[in-house]
Amino acid sequence: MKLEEAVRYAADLVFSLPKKEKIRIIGHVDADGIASAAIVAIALARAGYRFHISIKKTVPNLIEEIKNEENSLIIFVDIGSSYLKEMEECENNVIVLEHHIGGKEVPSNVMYINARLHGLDGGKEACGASVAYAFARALDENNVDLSQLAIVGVIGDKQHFAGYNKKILEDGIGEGVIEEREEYIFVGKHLKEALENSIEPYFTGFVNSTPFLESLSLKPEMKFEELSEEERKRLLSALTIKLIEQGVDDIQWKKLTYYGKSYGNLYDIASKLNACARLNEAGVGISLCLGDKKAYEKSFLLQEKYRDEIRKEMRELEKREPHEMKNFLYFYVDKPPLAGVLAGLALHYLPMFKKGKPVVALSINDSIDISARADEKMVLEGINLGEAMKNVALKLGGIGGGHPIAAGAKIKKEKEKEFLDELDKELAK
Ligand SMILES: [Mn+2]
Repeated sequence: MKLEEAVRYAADLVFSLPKKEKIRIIGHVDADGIASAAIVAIALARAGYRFHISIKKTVPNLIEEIKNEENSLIIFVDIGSSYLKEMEECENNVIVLEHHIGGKEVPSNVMYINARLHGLDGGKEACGASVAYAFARALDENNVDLSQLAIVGVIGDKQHFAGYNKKILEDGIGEGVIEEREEYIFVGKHLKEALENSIEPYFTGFVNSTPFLESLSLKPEMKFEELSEEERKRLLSALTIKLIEQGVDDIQWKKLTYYGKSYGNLYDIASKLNACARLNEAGVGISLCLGDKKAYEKSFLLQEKYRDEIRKEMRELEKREPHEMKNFLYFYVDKPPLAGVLAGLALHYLPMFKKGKPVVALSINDSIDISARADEKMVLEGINLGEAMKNVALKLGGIGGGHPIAAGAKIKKEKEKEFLDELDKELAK
Protein backbone atom coordinates (compact mmCIF):
# COMPACT_ATOMS: atom_id res chain seq x y z
CA MET A 1 0.00 0.00 0.00
CA LYS A 2 1.25 3.48 -0.79
CA LEU A 3 1.68 6.06 1.97
CA GLU A 4 -1.06 8.22 0.38
CA GLU A 5 -3.51 5.33 0.75
CA ALA A 6 -2.52 4.44 4.31
CA VAL A 7 -3.14 7.94 5.59
CA ARG A 8 -6.69 7.84 4.22
CA TYR A 9 -7.58 5.37 6.97
CA ALA A 10 -6.19 7.82 9.52
CA ALA A 11 -8.28 10.62 7.99
CA ASP A 12 -11.39 8.41 8.19
CA LEU A 13 -10.70 7.81 11.86
CA VAL A 14 -10.56 11.57 12.44
CA PHE A 15 -13.78 12.14 10.47
CA SER A 16 -15.54 9.55 12.63
CA LEU A 17 -15.25 12.01 15.53
CA PRO A 18 -17.78 14.83 15.96
CA LYS A 19 -16.57 18.28 14.89
CA LYS A 20 -15.09 20.51 17.63
CA GLU A 21 -13.72 17.41 19.35
CA LYS A 22 -10.30 18.06 20.87
CA ILE A 23 -7.51 15.92 19.42
CA ARG A 24 -4.24 15.44 21.26
CA ILE A 25 -1.04 15.90 19.24
CA ILE A 26 2.36 14.72 20.48
CA GLY A 27 5.40 15.82 18.47
CA HIS A 28 9.14 15.32 18.77
CA VAL A 29 11.50 18.04 19.99
CA ASP A 30 13.41 18.95 16.85
CA ALA A 31 12.73 21.05 13.75
CA ASP A 32 11.02 18.16 11.93
CA GLY A 33 8.92 17.28 14.98
CA ILE A 34 7.73 20.86 15.44
CA ALA A 35 6.91 21.29 11.74
CA SER A 36 5.10 17.92 11.76
CA ALA A 37 2.96 18.75 14.78
CA ALA A 38 2.07 22.13 13.26
CA ILE A 39 1.02 20.53 9.95
CA VAL A 40 -1.28 18.10 11.79
CA ALA A 41 -2.70 20.92 13.95
CA ILE A 42 -3.40 23.26 11.03
CA ALA A 43 -5.04 20.48 9.00
CA LEU A 44 -7.21 19.43 11.97
CA ALA A 45 -8.26 23.03 12.67
CA ARG A 46 -9.22 23.49 9.00
CA ALA A 47 -11.30 20.31 9.23
CA GLY A 48 -13.20 21.76 12.21
CA TYR A 49 -11.42 20.10 15.14
CA ARG A 50 -9.70 21.54 18.16
CA PHE A 51 -6.22 20.44 19.15
CA HIS A 52 -3.75 20.41 22.01
CA ILE A 53 -0.08 20.00 21.13
CA SER A 54 2.82 18.90 23.32
CA ILE A 55 6.36 18.59 22.04
CA LYS A 56 8.23 15.83 23.86
CA LYS A 57 11.70 14.41 24.29
CA THR A 58 12.08 10.67 23.79
CA VAL A 59 12.07 9.82 27.50
CA PRO A 60 11.33 6.31 28.82
CA ASN A 61 8.09 7.33 30.60
CA LEU A 62 6.53 9.26 27.70
CA ILE A 63 3.32 7.20 27.64
CA GLU A 64 2.99 7.30 31.44
CA GLU A 65 2.70 11.07 31.17
CA ILE A 66 -0.27 11.05 28.81
CA LYS A 67 -2.09 7.78 29.25
CA ASN A 68 -4.35 9.10 32.02
CA GLU A 69 -5.49 12.18 30.11
CA GLU A 70 -8.97 12.09 28.64
CA ASN A 71 -8.47 12.15 24.90
CA SER A 72 -10.77 10.88 22.18
CA LEU A 73 -7.78 10.53 19.84
CA ILE A 74 -4.04 10.95 20.21
CA ILE A 75 -1.86 11.60 17.17
CA PHE A 76 1.86 10.99 17.60
CA VAL A 77 3.95 12.51 14.87
CA ASP A 78 7.72 12.15 14.26
CA ILE A 79 7.77 10.24 17.55
CA GLY A 80 6.14 7.05 18.79
CA SER A 81 7.80 4.19 16.90
CA SER A 82 9.64 3.12 20.04
CA TYR A 83 6.53 3.28 22.27
CA LEU A 84 4.07 1.13 20.31
CA LYS A 85 3.76 -1.52 22.98
CA GLU A 86 3.14 0.97 25.81
CA MET A 87 0.46 2.70 23.74
CA GLU A 88 -1.82 -0.21 24.51
CA GLU A 89 -2.30 1.43 27.91
CA CYS A 90 -3.84 4.53 26.33
CA GLU A 91 -7.59 4.21 26.67
CA ASN A 92 -8.51 5.60 23.29
CA ASN A 93 -7.45 5.45 19.69
CA VAL A 94 -3.96 6.39 18.69
CA ILE A 95 -2.56 7.34 15.28
CA VAL A 96 1.22 7.25 14.82
CA LEU A 97 2.71 9.14 11.86
CA GLU A 98 6.35 8.16 11.72
CA HIS A 99 9.57 7.64 9.81
CA HIS A 100 11.92 6.32 12.54
CA ILE A 101 12.70 2.63 12.84
CA GLY A 102 10.18 1.04 15.13
CA GLY A 103 8.79 -2.04 16.82
CA LYS A 104 6.85 -4.76 15.06
CA GLU A 105 3.92 -5.45 17.34
CA VAL A 106 1.15 -2.91 16.99
CA PRO A 107 -1.63 -2.92 19.64
CA SER A 108 -5.22 -3.00 18.36
CA ASN A 109 -5.97 0.59 19.40
CA VAL A 110 -3.03 1.94 17.39
CA MET A 111 -3.00 2.86 13.70
CA TYR A 112 0.70 2.80 12.85
CA ILE A 113 1.68 4.66 9.69
CA ASN A 114 5.39 4.64 9.02
CA ALA A 115 6.96 5.75 5.73
CA ARG A 116 9.30 2.76 6.01
CA LEU A 117 6.34 0.36 5.70
CA HIS A 118 5.32 1.95 2.39
CA GLY A 119 8.43 1.52 0.27
CA LEU A 120 10.15 4.72 1.36
CA ASP A 121 13.58 5.24 2.91
CA GLY A 122 12.68 6.90 6.22
CA GLY A 123 16.17 8.36 6.49
CA LYS A 124 16.15 10.16 3.14
CA GLU A 125 12.83 10.06 1.30
CA ALA A 126 10.25 10.93 3.97
CA CYS A 127 10.51 12.57 7.39
CA GLY A 128 7.88 13.16 10.08
CA ALA A 129 6.65 16.30 8.33
CA SER A 130 6.34 14.40 5.03
CA VAL A 131 4.05 11.80 6.60
CA ALA A 132 2.13 14.61 8.38
CA TYR A 133 1.70 16.30 4.99
CA ALA A 134 0.36 13.10 3.41
CA PHE A 135 -2.12 12.89 6.30
CA ALA A 136 -3.09 16.58 5.87
CA ARG A 137 -3.76 15.98 2.16
CA ALA A 138 -5.93 13.00 3.04
CA LEU A 139 -7.99 15.24 5.33
CA ASP A 140 -8.33 17.79 2.55
CA GLU A 141 -6.79 17.86 -0.94
CA ASN A 142 -6.49 21.64 -0.62
CA ASN A 143 -3.85 21.43 2.09
CA VAL A 144 -1.08 21.72 -0.53
CA ASP A 145 0.18 24.95 1.07
CA LEU A 146 1.36 22.83 4.00
CA SER A 147 4.07 21.57 1.65
CA GLN A 148 6.01 24.60 2.89
CA LEU A 149 6.17 23.24 6.44
CA ALA A 150 6.81 19.73 5.14
CA ILE A 151 9.91 21.01 3.33
CA VAL A 152 11.02 22.73 6.57
CA GLY A 153 10.91 19.27 8.19
CA VAL A 154 12.87 17.73 5.31
CA ILE A 155 15.56 20.40 5.72
CA GLY A 156 15.54 20.05 9.52
CA ASP A 157 16.13 16.30 9.34
CA LYS A 158 18.80 16.79 6.62
CA GLN A 159 16.88 14.51 4.25
CA HIS A 160 17.06 14.43 0.46
CA PHE A 161 14.59 15.81 -2.05
CA ALA A 162 13.94 12.27 -3.19
CA GLY A 163 11.07 9.79 -2.91
CA TYR A 164 7.99 11.29 -1.28
CA ASN A 165 9.93 14.44 -0.33
CA LYS A 166 10.46 15.12 -4.04
CA LYS A 167 6.74 14.84 -4.65
CA ILE A 168 6.02 17.34 -1.87
CA LEU A 169 8.47 19.82 -3.36
CA GLU A 170 6.85 19.39 -6.78
CA ASP A 171 3.40 19.91 -5.21
CA GLY A 172 4.56 23.14 -3.58
CA ILE A 173 6.32 24.50 -6.65
CA GLY A 174 3.44 23.43 -8.92
CA GLU A 175 0.93 25.18 -6.69
CA GLY A 176 3.07 28.33 -6.52
CA VAL A 177 3.58 28.22 -2.75
CA ILE A 178 7.25 27.24 -2.93
CA GLU A 179 9.86 28.94 -5.06
CA GLU A 180 13.35 27.69 -5.85
CA ARG A 181 16.21 30.19 -5.93
CA GLU A 182 19.93 29.75 -6.28
CA GLU A 183 21.69 32.42 -4.27
CA TYR A 184 24.92 33.32 -2.54
CA ILE A 185 25.02 32.27 1.10
CA PHE A 186 25.94 35.81 2.23
CA VAL A 187 22.96 37.54 0.60
CA GLY A 188 21.31 40.18 2.80
CA LYS A 189 24.22 40.68 5.18
CA HIS A 190 26.96 43.23 5.73
CA LEU A 191 30.36 41.77 4.92
CA LYS A 192 31.76 42.04 8.44
CA GLU A 193 28.67 40.46 9.97
CA ALA A 194 28.51 37.79 7.26
CA LEU A 195 32.06 36.59 7.93
CA GLU A 196 32.05 36.85 11.73
CA ASN A 197 28.63 35.25 12.21
CA SER A 198 28.94 32.51 9.64
CA ILE A 199 28.75 29.01 11.10
CA GLU A 200 28.55 26.98 7.90
CA PRO A 201 31.18 27.59 6.72
CA TYR A 202 32.95 28.50 9.94
CA PHE A 203 35.93 30.83 9.54
CA THR A 204 38.69 30.55 12.14
CA GLY A 205 40.21 33.72 13.55
CA PHE A 206 37.38 36.00 12.48
CA VAL A 207 36.54 37.49 15.88
CA ASN A 208 37.26 40.69 14.01
CA SER A 209 37.17 40.36 10.23
CA THR A 210 37.88 44.03 9.49
CA PRO A 211 41.65 43.58 8.82
CA PHE A 212 40.90 40.72 6.41
CA LEU A 213 38.32 42.76 4.50
CA GLU A 214 40.53 45.84 4.43
CA SER A 215 43.42 43.80 3.08
CA LEU A 216 41.13 43.06 0.14
CA SER A 217 40.20 46.75 -0.13
CA LEU A 218 36.60 45.95 0.77
CA LYS A 219 34.50 48.05 3.13
CA PRO A 220 33.28 45.95 6.11
CA GLU A 221 29.91 47.72 6.22
CA MET A 222 29.05 46.99 2.58
CA LYS A 223 26.33 44.50 1.84
CA PHE A 224 27.29 41.42 -0.15
CA GLU A 225 24.89 42.25 -2.98
CA GLU A 226 26.34 45.77 -3.28
CA LEU A 227 29.70 44.37 -4.41
CA SER A 228 30.70 44.67 -8.04
CA GLU A 229 31.37 41.42 -9.83
CA GLU A 230 35.10 41.99 -9.55
CA GLU A 231 34.87 42.70 -5.80
CA ARG A 232 32.70 39.66 -5.26
CA LYS A 233 35.26 37.46 -7.02
CA ARG A 234 38.07 39.00 -4.96
CA LEU A 235 36.22 38.25 -1.73
CA LEU A 236 35.16 34.72 -2.62
CA SER A 237 38.55 33.66 -3.91
CA ALA A 238 40.24 34.97 -0.75
CA LEU A 239 37.69 33.11 1.38
CA THR A 240 38.18 29.95 -0.68
CA ILE A 241 41.92 30.10 0.00
CA LYS A 242 41.22 30.66 3.68
CA LEU A 243 38.96 27.60 3.88
CA ILE A 244 41.48 25.47 1.99
CA GLU A 245 44.07 26.53 4.57
CA GLN A 246 41.62 25.39 7.26
CA GLY A 247 41.54 22.00 5.53
CA VAL A 248 37.99 22.29 4.19
CA ASP A 249 37.39 20.45 0.94
CA ASP A 250 33.74 21.06 0.10
CA ILE A 251 33.34 24.76 -0.49
CA GLN A 252 30.11 26.21 -1.87
CA TRP A 253 29.29 29.88 -2.05
CA LYS A 254 25.97 29.45 -3.82
CA LYS A 255 23.15 27.34 -2.54
CA LEU A 256 19.85 26.16 -3.94
CA THR A 257 17.31 27.64 -1.54
CA TYR A 258 13.56 27.22 -1.17
CA TYR A 259 11.25 30.08 -0.32
CA GLY A 260 7.71 29.56 0.99
CA LYS A 261 4.93 32.01 0.17
CA SER A 262 3.88 32.28 3.82
CA TYR A 263 7.22 31.69 5.56
CA GLY A 264 10.06 33.13 3.47
CA ASN A 265 13.35 31.23 3.39
CA LEU A 266 12.50 27.69 4.48
CA TYR A 267 16.12 26.93 5.46
CA ASP A 268 15.92 29.86 7.83
CA ILE A 269 12.64 28.61 9.32
CA ALA A 270 14.21 25.16 9.86
CA SER A 271 17.14 26.85 11.61
CA LYS A 272 14.74 28.87 13.80
CA LEU A 273 12.76 25.75 14.76
CA ASN A 274 15.98 23.94 15.55
CA ALA A 275 17.04 26.78 17.87
CA CYS A 276 13.60 26.76 19.56
CA ALA A 277 13.88 23.00 20.12
CA ARG A 278 17.45 23.17 21.46
CA LEU A 279 16.67 26.04 23.81
CA ASN A 280 13.54 24.35 25.24
CA GLU A 281 11.18 26.82 23.56
CA ALA A 282 9.31 24.45 21.26
CA GLY A 283 6.09 26.41 21.89
CA VAL A 284 7.58 29.44 20.14
CA GLY A 285 8.40 27.20 17.17
CA ILE A 286 4.83 25.90 17.00
CA SER A 287 3.46 29.47 17.10
CA LEU A 288 5.88 30.45 14.36
CA CYS A 289 4.53 27.65 12.16
CA LEU A 290 0.97 28.73 12.97
CA GLY A 291 1.82 32.16 11.58
CA ASP A 292 2.17 34.22 14.77
CA LYS A 293 4.15 37.41 14.02
CA LYS A 294 5.39 37.82 17.60
CA ALA A 295 6.64 34.25 17.57
CA TYR A 296 8.69 35.10 14.49
CA GLU A 297 10.51 37.83 16.42
CA LYS A 298 11.00 35.58 19.44
CA SER A 299 12.30 32.76 17.30
CA PHE A 300 14.70 35.20 15.65
CA LEU A 301 16.14 36.06 19.09
CA LEU A 302 16.39 32.37 20.02
CA GLN A 303 18.15 31.66 16.74
CA GLU A 304 20.65 34.45 17.43
CA LYS A 305 21.19 33.18 20.96
CA TYR A 306 21.72 29.61 19.79
CA ARG A 307 24.13 30.70 17.04
CA ASP A 308 25.99 32.94 19.53
CA GLU A 309 26.44 29.98 21.87
CA ILE A 310 27.79 27.82 19.07
CA ARG A 311 30.20 30.51 17.90
CA LYS A 312 31.40 31.17 21.42
CA GLU A 313 32.22 27.49 21.90
CA MET A 314 33.86 27.28 18.46
CA ARG A 315 36.11 30.29 19.22
CA GLU A 316 37.28 28.38 22.31
CA LEU A 317 37.73 25.08 20.45
CA GLU A 318 39.86 26.85 17.84
CA LYS A 319 42.44 27.65 20.52
CA ARG A 320 43.29 24.23 21.87
CA GLU A 321 44.35 20.87 20.52
CA PRO A 322 41.78 18.12 20.93
CA HIS A 323 42.67 15.04 22.99
CA GLU A 324 43.83 12.28 20.71
CA MET A 325 43.27 8.55 20.85
CA LYS A 326 44.54 6.10 18.28
CA ASN A 327 41.22 6.02 16.42
CA PHE A 328 39.41 9.24 17.32
CA LEU A 329 39.75 12.75 18.68
CA TYR A 330 37.77 14.08 21.63
CA PHE A 331 37.00 17.21 23.58
CA TYR A 332 34.78 18.29 26.45
CA VAL A 333 31.79 20.58 26.20
CA ASP A 334 29.66 22.09 29.00
CA LYS A 335 26.34 22.15 27.19
CA PRO A 336 25.02 18.72 26.17
CA PRO A 337 22.61 20.05 23.48
CA LEU A 338 25.57 21.59 21.62
CA ALA A 339 27.81 18.51 21.68
CA GLY A 340 26.73 17.05 18.33
CA VAL A 341 26.76 20.25 16.35
CA LEU A 342 30.17 21.28 17.78
CA ALA A 343 31.71 17.88 17.00
CA GLY A 344 30.45 18.19 13.41
CA LEU A 345 31.67 21.76 12.94
CA ALA A 346 35.06 21.03 14.51
CA LEU A 347 35.53 18.04 12.21
CA HIS A 348 34.73 20.11 9.12
CA TYR A 349 36.26 23.49 9.83
CA LEU A 350 38.99 23.40 12.50
CA PRO A 351 42.54 22.61 11.30
CA MET A 352 43.52 20.95 14.60
CA PHE A 353 40.69 18.44 14.18
CA LYS A 354 41.78 17.44 10.68
CA LYS A 355 43.44 14.13 11.38
CA GLY A 356 41.17 11.86 9.40
CA LYS A 357 39.62 10.56 12.62
CA PRO A 358 36.06 10.84 13.97
CA VAL A 359 35.44 13.59 16.53
CA VAL A 360 33.77 12.84 19.85
CA ALA A 361 32.32 15.43 22.26
CA LEU A 362 31.82 14.54 25.91
CA SER A 363 29.51 16.45 28.18
CA ILE A 364 29.85 15.52 31.84
CA ASN A 365 26.99 16.25 34.23
CA ASP A 366 25.23 13.70 36.47
CA SER A 367 26.00 11.29 33.67
CA ILE A 368 28.07 11.64 30.50
CA ASP A 369 26.41 12.59 27.22
CA ILE A 370 28.48 11.73 24.19
CA SER A 371 28.12 12.81 20.57
CA ALA A 372 30.31 11.58 17.75
CA ARG A 373 30.68 12.72 14.15
CA ALA A 374 32.52 11.26 11.15
CA ASP A 375 32.65 12.39 7.53
CA GLU A 376 31.55 10.56 4.40
CA LYS A 377 35.08 9.47 3.55
CA MET A 378 35.49 7.74 6.93
CA VAL A 379 32.12 6.03 6.50
CA LEU A 380 33.20 4.76 3.07
CA GLU A 381 36.33 3.40 4.71
CA GLY A 382 34.14 1.39 7.08
CA ILE A 383 33.60 3.58 10.15
CA ASN A 384 30.18 3.03 11.71
CA LEU A 385 29.74 5.31 14.71
CA GLY A 386 26.17 4.16 15.37
CA GLU A 387 27.31 0.55 15.81
CA ALA A 388 30.40 1.53 17.80
CA MET A 389 28.49 3.76 20.21
CA LYS A 390 25.77 1.16 20.65
CA ASN A 391 28.23 -1.64 21.38
CA VAL A 392 30.41 0.34 23.76
CA ALA A 393 27.50 1.89 25.65
CA LEU A 394 25.83 -1.51 26.05
CA LYS A 395 29.04 -3.01 27.39
CA LEU A 396 29.22 -0.26 30.02
CA GLY A 397 25.53 -0.40 30.99
CA GLY A 398 24.54 2.75 29.12
CA ILE A 399 22.58 3.42 25.94
CA GLY A 400 23.86 4.46 22.54
CA GLY A 401 23.26 4.33 18.82
CA GLY A 402 22.63 6.38 15.69
CA HIS A 403 23.89 6.50 12.14
CA PRO A 404 27.32 5.55 10.71
CA ILE A 405 28.16 9.24 10.31
CA ALA A 406 26.57 10.65 13.49
CA ALA A 407 25.82 8.91 16.76
CA GLY A 408 25.38 9.43 20.48
CA ALA A 409 25.54 7.65 23.82
CA LYS A 410 24.79 8.17 27.48
CA ILE A 411 26.85 6.43 30.17
CA LYS A 412 27.48 6.64 33.91
CA LYS A 413 29.84 9.34 35.10
CA GLU A 414 32.46 6.96 36.50
CA LYS A 415 32.79 5.10 33.17
CA GLU A 416 34.58 7.85 31.27
CA LYS A 417 38.04 6.30 31.04
CA GLU A 418 36.62 2.88 30.22
CA PHE A 419 34.43 4.40 27.52
CA LEU A 420 37.36 6.09 25.80
CA ASP A 421 39.42 2.87 25.81
CA GLU A 422 36.55 0.69 24.65
CA LEU A 423 35.59 3.09 21.87
CA ASP A 424 39.19 3.13 20.70
CA LYS A 425 39.12 -0.67 20.48
CA GLU A 426 35.74 -0.71 18.80
CA LEU A 427 36.80 1.79 16.12
CA ALA A 428 39.97 -0.22 15.39
CA LYS A 429 37.83 -3.12 14.11
MN1 LIG B 1 12.07 13.43 12.08
